[in-house]
Amino acid sequence: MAFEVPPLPYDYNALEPYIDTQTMQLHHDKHHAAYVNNLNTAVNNTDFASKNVDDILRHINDVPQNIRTAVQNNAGGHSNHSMFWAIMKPNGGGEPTGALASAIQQTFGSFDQFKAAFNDAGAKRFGSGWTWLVLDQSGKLSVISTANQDSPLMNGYFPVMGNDVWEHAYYLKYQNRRPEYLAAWWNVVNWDEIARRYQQGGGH
Ligand code: MN3
Repeated sequence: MAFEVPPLPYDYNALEPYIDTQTMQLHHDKHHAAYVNNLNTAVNNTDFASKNVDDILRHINDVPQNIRTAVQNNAGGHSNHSMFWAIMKPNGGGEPTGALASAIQQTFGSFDQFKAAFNDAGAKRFGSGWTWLVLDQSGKLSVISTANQDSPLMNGYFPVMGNDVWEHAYYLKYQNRRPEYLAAWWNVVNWDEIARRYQQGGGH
């Protein structure tokens, strides 16, 4: 069973005006599809073809050296984008509730301070990459950023939520104004799915 792009759980225009329709079409149907196609090519006729993409990333050093870079980039791209579509929704935004809200407050002081740290890590990521809220193995939250399509899973972190700061994620609408995109993105955040991921990653 080859890796596949999951269907978008809402229409291409559902995240307007914060993320434009054409960006969603290209991002999901072309960029994500390219990571999946390249991943399938890299792992063709290996045991990795039937593994879970997140498990591959957790054990990236088990991947043979001749395909490791291709797998790191494209399994990362597949995992990161699969998370990304699911943690957004139309009429999203607002603030988290419950255990996740308490943990954010305890870790960062307030929800606004968390948002500022997350946006700052995204704005300062040089070139292409992601900004993340992650859990470590002791259940502690932090904000990190990664380059390219590197997944937090490769470093023992569980990605609770992440925003894509590659230019392909925002350039058609926001051009060079990445901080403006980062600020607008909070209006489409799906806190129910992020709370589910927080539990899945061992948050309490
Ligand atoms: Mn992307």
